[in-house]
Amino acid sequence: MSVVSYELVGDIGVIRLNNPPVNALSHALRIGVQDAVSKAQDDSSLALVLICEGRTFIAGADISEFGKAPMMPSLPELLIDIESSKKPIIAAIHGTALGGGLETALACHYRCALPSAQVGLPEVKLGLLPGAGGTQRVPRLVGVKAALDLITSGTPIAASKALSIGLIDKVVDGDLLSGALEFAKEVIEQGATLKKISDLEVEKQGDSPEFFSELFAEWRITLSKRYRGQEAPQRIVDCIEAAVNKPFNEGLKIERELFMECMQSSQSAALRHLFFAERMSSKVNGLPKDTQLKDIKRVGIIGGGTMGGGIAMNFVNVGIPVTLLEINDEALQRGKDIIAKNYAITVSKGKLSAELADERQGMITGTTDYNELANMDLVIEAVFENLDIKKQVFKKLDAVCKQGAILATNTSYQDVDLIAQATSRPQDVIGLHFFSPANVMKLLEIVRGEHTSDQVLATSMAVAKSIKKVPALSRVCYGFIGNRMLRPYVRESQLCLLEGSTPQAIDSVMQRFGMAMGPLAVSDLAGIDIGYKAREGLSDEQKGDIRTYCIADALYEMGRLGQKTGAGFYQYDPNTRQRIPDPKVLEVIEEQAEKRGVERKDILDHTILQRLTFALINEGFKILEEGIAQRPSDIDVVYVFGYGFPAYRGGPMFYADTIGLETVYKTICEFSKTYGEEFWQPAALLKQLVEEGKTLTQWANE
Ligand code: 3H9
Repeated sequence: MSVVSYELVGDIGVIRLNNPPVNALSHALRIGVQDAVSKAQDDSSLALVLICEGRTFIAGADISEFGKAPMMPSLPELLIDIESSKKPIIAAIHGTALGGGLETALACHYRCALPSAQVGLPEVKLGLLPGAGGTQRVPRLVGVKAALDLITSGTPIAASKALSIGLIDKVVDGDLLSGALEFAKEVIEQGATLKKISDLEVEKQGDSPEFFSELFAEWRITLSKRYRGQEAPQRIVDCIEAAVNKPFNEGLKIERELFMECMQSSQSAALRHLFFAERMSSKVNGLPKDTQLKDIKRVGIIGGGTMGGGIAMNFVNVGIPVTLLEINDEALQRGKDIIAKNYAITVSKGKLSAELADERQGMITGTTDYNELANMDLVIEAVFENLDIKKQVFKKLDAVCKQGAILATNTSYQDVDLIAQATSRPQDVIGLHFFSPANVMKLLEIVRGEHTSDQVLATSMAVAKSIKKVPALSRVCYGFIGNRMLRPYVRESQLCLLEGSTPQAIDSVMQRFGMAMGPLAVSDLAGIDIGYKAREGLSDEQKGDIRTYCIADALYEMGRLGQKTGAGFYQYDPNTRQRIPDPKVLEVIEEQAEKRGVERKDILDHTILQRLTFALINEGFKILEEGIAQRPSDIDVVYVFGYGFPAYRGGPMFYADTIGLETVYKTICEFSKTYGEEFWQPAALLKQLVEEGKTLTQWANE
């Protein structure tokens, strides 16, 4: 079936697009629209309506065509044809008109939309800028300030807002086609004028050129902070500046050049990779498509600490009531207070009304009695990170929960299979590993036990989507994907400290690389006691080489537990919580180095970066060769959405391909000689791919 059809409805030609799932502007669609517009020029129609079938208006250019040989007509060419039509074209929008989709609507002469529709230019999130006239038409239509807001945020706006700023002409209730035909008739009655945005001038309201250069300079600074290290937001400002200062066609040329520059950048390649990685990560290889999902209507959560409370918020936020279990009333109240505080923060930021916050908290019932969990469809355990305690909890759950309930553990490290063994129904047990703060962080690691059933797994994936998380599947191993990879990363940060570096030097290298925070600042935030307590239960062999944790232990013993005690790897200003380098920490490091016989020398920033990132990558390869992760892109999802890895580098595994697997492999072999085989053993899969001359992406696509 053709992706574009054309028919005459009375005096009006209707161009219908039907390219599931989201009417992306594929080559076939572009040709189809071009043909239809051309055909309509010579028939009896007086105006045209461009409308989409399916769940949405055009969601943008077809991202899967990017980076491949261009196929004519390009979108900008098609949009020139649309705007040059002799007959007015009315875009009829439902769902989302995004990116090239909105640009198509802007090339039309009028736009109407359903009240539920949204419009936006999300290209910045793909490391791009609107490349089909968006940066030139939007400021001409709605002014510079609104254009900067819309295009640099990438956030879609509702039809009502679009109407109020003049981005669309009409909101139509009821049936969209009828409304659009009605609107077309009005246009015909008024003389069928062709409202071309390219004919407009940007509204300057008498402001001087100096005013605009200052405005753009300010935006560049703001965006350099909001999008640290990213190119596309800056290029967007360049384009909008061109819209102010240059005629339409010249602005269009500048936009095209800068769009192509962004398109060819490694940043955009990484962000596009992540776009698909995020959608892929909810797909489980080998899981039958028709696996029946369980209905999740009530959720029980055990443990009302920061984690349990945050998890509860995710469910009530989407209307699923929660029963929160704690050991006594006092602990329960503490948990409820944490939740109330979190909601108060959201309300104070204006992101939620006080009424809604109250309503959501009203959906959380507290209890100290396990029997109250009998009718839950899903129970998530979020108690202290100790295997025996978790097993006891699961034994109790097994005794009280109804048959078929999903029993989930939020453990970060423990063996999900051992936990499942504490029940008589290991097929219903799964790991749902949330990240702190659980009401904010997007990642949900889903840990599949040896006996977890397909139904429980498929339902967990669906639950993740319903609570707006990005799921990533892991098999059972110590620390699963994320925390397992964190170990060698943290190990290298500690060894770099011992061998000559400082917390501020290491953190600043990693922050310049784009990490949300450096490893030592993270350690202070999480609490130095966490690692210390986790090590307490381990044998010397399990703990590993003392050089990898002696500094952290020394700080712990001094009572420097991180931000919560005002000092850790740094000192913290009690009022501003600002990090301050602390000479006492350097003394501790030097003492430990002497004690361990390590001679301290300067370490190059480049070496710090390689040691930390290659440690992550090498462990990632091991995780792949053991089948712990299904695919490299899932690991990228874990690191970007759970560990602050820069999205514009695509995640550690995509980054490995960017720098070249041979470079990674050879450097790791060098590290093995310099720093010791006990720390550096190149993963077998890495070695294999280098020998075969393949990239990781090629291997994943085989
Ligand atoms: C652009 O337009 C550049 C122009 O300015 C200039 C050009 C010259 N292309 O998200 P979902 C697939 S840049 C190809 O799960 P939802 C997606 O991979 C583009 N494929 O659904 C998935 O595939 P699968 C600017 C696309 O209902 C399926 O559709 N536009 C595209 O949760 C369903 O997607 C954007 O950045 C695409 N453009 O959300 C918008 N979009 O089923 C990107 C989706 O195999 N899209 N797919 O996994 C979105 O934000 C969401 O998909 C949308 C629907 C909100 C539309």
